[in-house]
Amino acid sequence: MTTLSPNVFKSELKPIWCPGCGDYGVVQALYRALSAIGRPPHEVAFISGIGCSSRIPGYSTAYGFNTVHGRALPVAQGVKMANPDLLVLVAGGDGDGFSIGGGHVPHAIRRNMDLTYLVMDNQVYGLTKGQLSPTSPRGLETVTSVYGSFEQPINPLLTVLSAGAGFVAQGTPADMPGLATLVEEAIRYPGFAFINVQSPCVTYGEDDQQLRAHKTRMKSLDSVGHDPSNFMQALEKSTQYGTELYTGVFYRNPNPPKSYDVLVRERQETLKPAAVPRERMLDMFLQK
Ligand SMILES: Cc1ncc(C[n+]2csc(CCOP(=O)(O)OP(=O)(O)O)c2C)c(N)n1
Ligand code: SF4
Repeated sequence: MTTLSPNVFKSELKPIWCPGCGDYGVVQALYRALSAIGRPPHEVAFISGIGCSSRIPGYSTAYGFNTVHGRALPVAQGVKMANPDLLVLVAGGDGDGFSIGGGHVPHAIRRNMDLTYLVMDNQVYGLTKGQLSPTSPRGLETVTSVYGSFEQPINPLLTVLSAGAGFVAQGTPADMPGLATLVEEAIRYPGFAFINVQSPCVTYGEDDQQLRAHKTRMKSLDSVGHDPSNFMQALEKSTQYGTELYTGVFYRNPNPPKSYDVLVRERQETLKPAAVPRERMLDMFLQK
């Protein structure tokens, strides 16, 4: 297998995130994971929505599309169908993925294309200056919840598990090498893979959501004897989102079903013998 330096994936664009933002560690983990996978940048595409975290495509030499707020998954699925040979990575924030884009998540999961989706969960809207997000904890004081939020946060892990995702993990840039390994595993999973990345917002985030706090709070699922092939155990562990900071793989389907892109290819092969030759396509419309 070819080995590529992580720097091959690094573009010349200098990130403009706030100094200390967790997203710096996430992009490093992505370069490292892609280097381990060994596919060159022209075989990789980053698709994102809108937000601080969605800037990621610009920082890579791979193909990239910084799309529309909440629309990363539909565009990524279109890209994958147009060119199933591409390795497609999807990135965005918790707002992008679970507020405005929330309706797309269960459908992308049940369709099960071979995509890797990273949500940089900082529990606020960073780009628009710190409003309440769907993963903000109850009581959080923000510019849109000045007396503290009354809302029950979404649990991203439980949401994707219950929708049927075959690979579900969580990491933090406080353990960048560990996060890189998770991204690599997610890419290797043959179907829809989701990673919740607890990526601190140093400007609007809470103290217990910063890198230093993560270093003391994080607990690997391996260290508590978690079995990632056990769906019920994965559900139980994921209910502790917001209390425990578990890192590692919550669930990896031991018998992954064929992904949508594989099924489409198979169908195309089956239909090929009876297909109208390309040069006779127009005749179908001209015949009475
Ligand atoms: C249709 C639409 N609605 C609202 C916005 C404004 N907007 C841009 S980014 C964003 C939220 C960003 O938060 P998140 O997705 O969590 O990413 P972060 O910036 O925290 O990484 C919002 C509300 C927009 N660009 N487009
Ligand atoms: S506002 Fe928050 S999420 Fe956005 S770049 Fe700054 S630290 Fe990162």
